[in-house]
Amino acid sequence: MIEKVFPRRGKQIYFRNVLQQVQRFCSTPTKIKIGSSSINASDPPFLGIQASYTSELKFVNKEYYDPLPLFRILNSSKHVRLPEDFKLDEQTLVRMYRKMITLNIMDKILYESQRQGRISFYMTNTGEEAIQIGSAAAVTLDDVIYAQYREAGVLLWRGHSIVDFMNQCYGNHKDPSKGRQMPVHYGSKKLNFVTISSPLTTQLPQAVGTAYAFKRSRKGACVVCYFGEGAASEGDAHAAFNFAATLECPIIFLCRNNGYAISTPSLEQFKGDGIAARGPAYGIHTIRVDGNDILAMYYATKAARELCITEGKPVLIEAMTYRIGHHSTSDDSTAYRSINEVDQWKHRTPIIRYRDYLESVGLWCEQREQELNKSVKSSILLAFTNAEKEFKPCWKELFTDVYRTMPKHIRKQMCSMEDHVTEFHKHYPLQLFKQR
Ligand SMILES: Cc1ncc(C[n+]2csc(CCOP(=O)(O)OP(=O)(O)O)c2C)c(N)n1
Ligand SMILES: [Mg+2]
Repeated sequence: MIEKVFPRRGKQIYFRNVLQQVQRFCSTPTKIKIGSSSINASDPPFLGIQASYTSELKFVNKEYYDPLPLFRILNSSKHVRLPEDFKLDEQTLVRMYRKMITLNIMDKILYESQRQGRISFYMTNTGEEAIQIGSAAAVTLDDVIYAQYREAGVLLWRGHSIVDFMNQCYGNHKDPSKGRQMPVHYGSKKLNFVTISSPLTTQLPQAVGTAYAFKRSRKGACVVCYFGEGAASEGDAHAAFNFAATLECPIIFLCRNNGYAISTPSLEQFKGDGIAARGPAYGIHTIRVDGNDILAMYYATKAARELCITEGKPVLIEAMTYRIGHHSTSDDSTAYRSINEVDQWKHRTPIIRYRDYLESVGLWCEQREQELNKSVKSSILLAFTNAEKEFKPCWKELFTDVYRTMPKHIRKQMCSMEDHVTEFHKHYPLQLFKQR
């Protein structure tokens, strides 16, 4: 299977390129001159390196290799042939589209609600729906997800309800994190989705740790770890790649390369051939995918999972996309990129491309589109209005859950806050908070 789906087009092309470069590089492999001495190729091998000798003194850089190709299925022609393995049934194909639309509408409503001052913060997923839904559909609920913050679609696919999303964004008493996290920092124990951390890249070494535990317990599941190309600049990313490769852990590193880390374009973030080029350098099976093509994302992730589990090794997927929205509601991207640049992508969104495909095979039409839009909008608006009416968590929750038994110094702080709140209760909207 693996050989059929992506390595033929990704890994094999890549290794063929590398082989050609190496053959060019190693034109005279028998002897090398260093000053007046020469070393025979029959010298003992260097540990961990399998290289031939050359007399050519030459430095290499990215210009020496062809850039890694992009794996794509949904091209502009209407005649798309799906790979034979991992057949996708019609129901799943349509469900994938429905989830993309739900995510997109939820983003619009929550973004607007932040603008109206009803929630404190929000981050949209616009333009990146294919990466999230395509990859999520390719793994199982036993696989553990570590995400960054722009992966709400993964959680949506796994069954997180709209009500749960709204309760978290409103930080009300039904939010499992009890209002102690910023909006969009979701988590779900039931759905094997580890709660998002704001500090970038912390999830990568943690995810490798979980994958290592899976390997030791022979669980037959893998870990999927999502991160942005900006997060890949943190030292933690390099440590995680190397640990996963050397310890042979079943983990899919899924990089969403959307061109920006807030206002820093990726051109200023790295000088090599993107994030994918780093994979083979660490000894990790790697593929670069058109992240705006949901079918390419599905098949690449499915094959990556297979590889992870059968070979017990990590895989790196670099999914190329474009962040159509601002970084977050605290950002105004018109300050650092042109409207023309954004417009180019608005006309070729993953949703438009996938809808074209579904219509071409008779699985979708305008009427279904309108019905879906209407029903999704009304269920989100209902959940949103209800979440807004719920009590905030009891303020005492601020002090709980870190320790099993509350230590003395924390109890002291809680008591002094209680005195303060009792004395100045007129200045606080206590009626909005749950009483214990
Ligand atoms: C350790 C750390 N440094 C900086 C930040 C501030 N910060 C938050 S998001 C972000 C950009 C991340 O970009 P990328 O990983 O490409 O993800 P994207 O937002 O594009 O999805 C930065 C610098 C942070 N949260 N944590
Ligand atoms: Mg980015």
